[in-house]
Amino acid sequence: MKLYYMPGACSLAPHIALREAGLPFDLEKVERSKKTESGADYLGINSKGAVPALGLDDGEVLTEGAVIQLYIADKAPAKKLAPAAGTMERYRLQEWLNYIASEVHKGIGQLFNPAMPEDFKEAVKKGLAAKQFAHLEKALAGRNYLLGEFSVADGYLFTVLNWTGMHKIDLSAFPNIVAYIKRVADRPAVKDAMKAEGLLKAA
Ligand SMILES: N[C@@H](CCC(=O)N[C@@H](CS)C(=O)NCC(=O)O)C(=O)O
Repeated sequence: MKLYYMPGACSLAPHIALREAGLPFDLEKVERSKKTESGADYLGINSKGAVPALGLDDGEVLTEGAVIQLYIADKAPAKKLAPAAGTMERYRLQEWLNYIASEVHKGIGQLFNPAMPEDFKEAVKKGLAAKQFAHLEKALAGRNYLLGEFSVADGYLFTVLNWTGMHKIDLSAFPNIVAYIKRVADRPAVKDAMKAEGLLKAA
């Protein structure tokens, strides 16, 4: 498998999942120009232009981070990164993946838009605190991970919450979220993924 990624982007989530799963994979960086580091035209690989994309061994290309993460989890069932298909717990995981993708990822992600005026950015940040962060803070009370045990949803939520630092979003009113970010960041697979993307210095 080959994961197409941009350092620190949402593609970090499937990258973490691949390392948590212990599956063999290659990484290929996508440049802003939409050329990959080996010179391929990324739009020919994923016409949507966004990362992540996962090139499979049979030549298929899977896109959409939440789906890629489920695919990876299902390739390594012994690692229990996702509950078994058909169980209520699996729907709970999908509920979280959908929430992270549509509410948290796209909520914080819009702050990367350089055309967004500063006052609108402030309004977006206030809205995130009032709704999404308040919800996450409650959901994480008394639990280490979203489903209790670590799942691919945690790699995804960590990845997008990690952007709060870049956007100078103050999380001090959300101690459960702050502790959760640190807990996920301390996982060896997460550290390895971040080092491989140049986000953390190798020891
Ligand atoms: N719906 C996609 C969105 C992925 C996405 O937003 N990717 C961003 C990085 S976090 C990206 O590649 N943006 C550049 C672009 O779309 O050209 C998914 O969930 O995987």
